[in-house]
Amino acid sequence: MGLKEIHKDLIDKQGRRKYFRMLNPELENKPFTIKPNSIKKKQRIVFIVPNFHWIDEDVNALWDLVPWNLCQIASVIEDICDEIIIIDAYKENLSEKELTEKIVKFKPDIVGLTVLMDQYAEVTPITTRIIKKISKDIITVLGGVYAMANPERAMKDKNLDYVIIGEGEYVFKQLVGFYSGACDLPSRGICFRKNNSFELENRGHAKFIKDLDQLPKPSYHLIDFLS
Ligand code: B12
Repeated sequence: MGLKEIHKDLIDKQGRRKYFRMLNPELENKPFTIKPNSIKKKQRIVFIVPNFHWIDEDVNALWDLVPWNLCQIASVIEDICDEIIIIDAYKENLSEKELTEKIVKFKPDIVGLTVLMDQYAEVTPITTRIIKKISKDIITVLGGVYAMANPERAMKDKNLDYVIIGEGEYVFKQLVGFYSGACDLPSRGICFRKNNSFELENRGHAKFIKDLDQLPKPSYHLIDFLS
């Protein structure tokens, strides 16, 4: 079967991908900002790369994954947060107990997880269970390709509070701003449960950031990848 035949249901009459139209693509023209004096309580944030070895000992898991996406997101919220750390449970090959100890010690308000692809989906509920066992009050957020490709599937994990759909920089900043008492929830780019019910509210794909040059440089000082 030719490629055109395989793709026929994915492409519209003008030859464009139907999927892209479904994202309702729009450009974000200016950075999302929060006035420091509007913040009522500064948040403590832990970003986590889950330990993929908990689910996959196959050769694919030998890739070195630098969590630069988390450094990138951290860079836009450093000015509005109390403290931010990145725990790379994959690189450090942490046990569930070791990860628990690190989270307990830091006392986060919000934990942001990244899972690059579907291949690692199963590690998410293991990690969110660890977090919610420490405290039900910690807000859990998941971003990355696995989450955005199918947010409803990711949200089947009852210990997950939010999925970020699309580029996370401004969406996460607004989510942190919401829990800091400074603004509303983002109007796009999140999926969550309505009023503690089982019903999901999917606000669709985030706007695409038009000018990436306006983003600050990634917060590489939060990781020590070469050690
Ligand atoms: C670079 C890359 C790799 C690199 C990874 C290097 C690295 N340091 O991460 C390497 C070469 C290792 C790689 C390998 C593979 N890859 Co790859 N890879 C990519 C690629 C091209 C870009 C990923 C990336 O870095 N994007 C840029 C960063 C900044 O974006 P991001 O991580 O998505 O983060 C943004 C948002 O998602 C969100 N976000 C992410 N995390 C979080 C967390 C929080 C808390 C928040 C708020 C937001 C948030 O905000 C971020 C900033 O905007 C994607 C394609 C794509 N367009 O995404 C494929 C892709 C992820 N890979 C894919 C695949 C299949 C693989 C392999 C399995 C291939 C193979 N058969 O071996 C292997 C698996 C390796 C492994 N074991 O992990 C698929 C996954 C498909 C799926 N649905 O799961 C993709 C989508 C390509 C494709 N279209 O098929 N890959």
